[in-house]
Amino acid sequence: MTSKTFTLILIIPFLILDVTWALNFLQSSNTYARFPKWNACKNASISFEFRTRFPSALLMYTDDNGVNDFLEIMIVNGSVRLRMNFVDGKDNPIEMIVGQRMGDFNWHRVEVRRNRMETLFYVDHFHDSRVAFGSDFNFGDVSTNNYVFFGGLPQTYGNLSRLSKLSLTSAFYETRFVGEVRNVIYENCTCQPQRVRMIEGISLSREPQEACDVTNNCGACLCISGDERHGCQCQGFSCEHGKQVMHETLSGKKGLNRCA
Ligand SMILES: *[C@@H]1O[C@H](CO)[C@@H](O)[C@H](O)[C@H]1NC(C)=O
Ligand SMILES: *[C@@H]1O[C@H](CO)[C@@H](O)[C@H](O)[C@H]1NC(C)=O
Ligand SMILES: *[C@@H]1O[C@H](CO)[C@@H](O)[C@H](O)[C@H]1NC(C)=O
Ligand SMILES: *[C@@H]1O[C@H](CO)[C@@H](O)[C@H](O)[C@H]1NC(C)=O
Ligand SMILES: [Ca+2]
Repeated sequence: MTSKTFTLILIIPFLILDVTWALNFLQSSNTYARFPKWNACKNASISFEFRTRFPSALLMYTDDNGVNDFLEIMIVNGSVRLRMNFVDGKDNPIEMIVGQRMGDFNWHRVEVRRNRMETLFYVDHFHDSRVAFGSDFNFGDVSTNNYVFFGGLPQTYGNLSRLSKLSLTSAFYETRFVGEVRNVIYENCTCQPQRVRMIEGISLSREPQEACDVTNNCGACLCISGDERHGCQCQGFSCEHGKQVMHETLSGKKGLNRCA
């Protein structure tokens, strides 16, 4: 057997399986994934990667259980749209629309970073920011806030008394996400970003697991899942001089290894 045919025999099973090492959202009907609360304090961040073949869907949603504050991230017409309110009243939510052709089934990385009145929004190498005016820059109260949902909201919100517990009720009716999500990372009001795993969900598959959920040998560093392997990100998240240092974008690259 020539070495060429040997290589083909090794490669073909992977092509046929089209394996995805990520959280896989399978249906558009009632899908949702419930993640732990995010402590969205005035300097917190949340980031994740997704890929999909569809140009519209709810990616992520969380709120303060129907009082004022919410964060909704959607794919709208191929771009990623953020809508967020954290000041008193609901009249002036901030909105940003960033990126294009997000339904191309490539991995895209989304990050929201708070800086008191200012909100920074990153989608791959695109970014934007908005300043909110008003009072009370806290995002609800972490002890009473809602969970973080990816892909959609549970059907229980279809009950009208439950629906009124959403700060942005339209989020319940948005198109559910069909595609994959990986590398959900919170800066949960600390300088140490942490990987976050789903609590429960419907119409999704977490097999095969993303690389960092299988092996994480990054120690104190942050593990970032790639397509087949994982990498360790050891720099870029210290609170140097009381200020946050921006992350390097590692999305889509294979076999990362950035350990210092
Ligand atoms: C983030 O912090 C909040 C409040 O301290 C806590 O309830 C939540 O579980 C934390 N999330 C994670 C993923 O640790
Ligand atoms: C979607 O985007 C395309 C071009 O990017 C534009 O022509 C079209 O009007 C947009 N549709 C909606 C509903 O915004
Ligand atoms: C709606 O939710 C309320 C409060 O949780 C509950 O008492 C009621 O039975 C629910 N109604 C339906 C139709 O599920
Ligand atoms: C955000 O602020 C809190 C307290 O105000 C601090 O403990 C935390 O380290 C800060 N986090 C970042 C990423 O700067
Ligand atoms: Ca608030």
